[in-house]
Amino acid sequence: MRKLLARQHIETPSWAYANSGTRFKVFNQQGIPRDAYEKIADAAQVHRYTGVAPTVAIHIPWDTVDDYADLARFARDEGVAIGAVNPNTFQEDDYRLGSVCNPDPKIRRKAIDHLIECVHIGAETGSKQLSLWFADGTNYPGQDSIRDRQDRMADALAQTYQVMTDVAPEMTMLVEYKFFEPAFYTMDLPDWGTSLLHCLHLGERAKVLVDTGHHAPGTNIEMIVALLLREGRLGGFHFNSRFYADDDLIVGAADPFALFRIMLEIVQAGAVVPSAEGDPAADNSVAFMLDQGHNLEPKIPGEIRSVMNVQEATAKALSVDLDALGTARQAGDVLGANGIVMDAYNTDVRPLLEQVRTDMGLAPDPLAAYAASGYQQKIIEERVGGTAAGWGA
Ligand code: PSV
Ligand code: MN
Ligand code: MN
Repeated sequence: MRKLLARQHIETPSWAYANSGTRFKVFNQQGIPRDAYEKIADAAQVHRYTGVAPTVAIHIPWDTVDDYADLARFARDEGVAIGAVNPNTFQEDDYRLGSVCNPDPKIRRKAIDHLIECVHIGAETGSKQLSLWFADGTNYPGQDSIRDRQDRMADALAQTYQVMTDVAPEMTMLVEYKFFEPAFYTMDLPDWGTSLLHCLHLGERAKVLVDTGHHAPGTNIEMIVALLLREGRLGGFHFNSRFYADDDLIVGAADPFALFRIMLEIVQAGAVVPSAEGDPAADNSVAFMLDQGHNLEPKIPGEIRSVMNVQEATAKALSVDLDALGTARQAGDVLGANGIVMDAYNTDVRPLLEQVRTDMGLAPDPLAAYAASGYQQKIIEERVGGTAAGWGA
């Protein structure tokens, strides 16, 4: 179990290190990165103290640079690598009626060209994932044809998938869904079923991305996870937690039990670490990524805490006695089976994780080690005028 925990890979998002807030106010903190390089430097701190966050997702154009190969080199020098490339087709006036599903073919072309540009960025940076989320949808019945919009979505994804296959065969396409917001009547990718249908038409390198904040309240997310794993189509997660909607709070903060139940499905599918071949298209290769905003709390400690929360949920899930569970299930022992799962959930795995870190040559308490490092004081002194994450500004 300790070996698996040491090899887990949790990706942090560049945007978590930037200023963020809500549509009411973006709060400015001190020491915030001023460009993509400084965001990567901050992400490298999270990896330095946890040992399990070796990649950082980028969002384009929030992380636009002149030379992406240079950005990848910088990341390598900092001890991390570029993770998922996230195109952004939701922040321009042109996209008022949608991006890839827009009724205007010129706007669709612009959006698809941006997706293709991001495939090239992926190839240049050595990224393994193109992570797609679309704000496309409609607000009123009759506003546009639901079916035509699906055709446009299918066409855009197919064009992008083709380029990905030609230019970056190492990459996997992750297709994220969200049940509402910013559109309120229909979202063009509202749920895992719609994402999966598109993926099935595209090919085996297209998989579904589950953002834990993107479901109706009360949704049984582990059920979705189990079904997608069964189909070999769970591409990854955007982990965060929510009390109401897409709150983007620290994963495991609102509902650690739900996170544990999700990780139990991952453990049972043997997907805690990437497949032996490291092929992201392999059936059980799942990318664990964070998608969060730290509006009030400091960013780097917020990400460290998030990584630790995922580790704790994973360690608890790995503590489930699967043999005993199988026996109880076979015997129809409902309470026994549930008891085995709850015993694991109620285990304090923090000493175990301290041991894992010590084995890895790390300090047992990553938050204390970061606080003692002086990095926070250094960036507060050096950086003036940090950027906003990109949304809500
Ligand atoms: C949209 O709510 C989303 O979850 C998508 O993944 C975006 O890329 C991300 O948030 C931006 O924070
Ligand atoms: Mn997301
Ligand atoms: Mn979201």
